[in-house]
Amino acid sequence: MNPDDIRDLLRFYFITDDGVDGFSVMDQVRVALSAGATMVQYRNKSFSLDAFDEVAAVCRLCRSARVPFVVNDNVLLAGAVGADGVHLGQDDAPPRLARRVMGPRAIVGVSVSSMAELAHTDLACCDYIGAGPTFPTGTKADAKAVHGLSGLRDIVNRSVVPVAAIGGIGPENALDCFSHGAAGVAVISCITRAGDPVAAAAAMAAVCGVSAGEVG
Ligand code: 3NM
Repeated sequence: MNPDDIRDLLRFYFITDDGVDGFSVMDQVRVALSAGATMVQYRNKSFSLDAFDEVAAVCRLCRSARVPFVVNDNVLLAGAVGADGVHLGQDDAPPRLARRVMGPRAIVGVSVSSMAELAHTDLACCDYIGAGPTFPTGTKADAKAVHGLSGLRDIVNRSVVPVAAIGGIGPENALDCFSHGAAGVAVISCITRAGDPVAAAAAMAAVCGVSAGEVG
């Protein structure tokens, strides 16, 4: 995909939370899309086939809002629901294989935590990088070492594809990520675990400079 288009999509990138009680994934995505999220990722580390209907429903919701939808880790699930793309960790399927399965127009993203990982990532098959954790996060149990804003800038400067910062980001520090070169910010808990998720999503949209979305 064209890097300028990807940059726009990364701006306010919402990732679903599989660890929050009383706030369904569909409701999380509705809140994020209504605020103006520019891309949505389905993330469920204990995914079982029982969740297939949920993934398909989130995919349809994003389609109705004309917002791209990607699936974390699982290339075959992404293909099965007709997602727009997939996001891969360093230990998931290689980007080249994901590209072959999903096709040339799919969005393929990869997590990168350090310059060493960046050097080993097949960027030719990726559309973007998720660089994290930029700040400490309580949402990802196996998060790697925090790289901070200077680490984010190093990755941005070396990457030939646009970068979304991830990890511990919210309205209070998103602008710092942009000023250190990130095209966008990927967020979970600043919305899903906020006292008022609707207000938190609106605050994110404001700092990202995006306007409210229409959810069918
Ligand atoms: N990936 P929150 S950090 C899913 O470093 C994920 O690659 C990370 O959640 C990485 O916005 C992270 O709640 C969790 O900190 C992001």
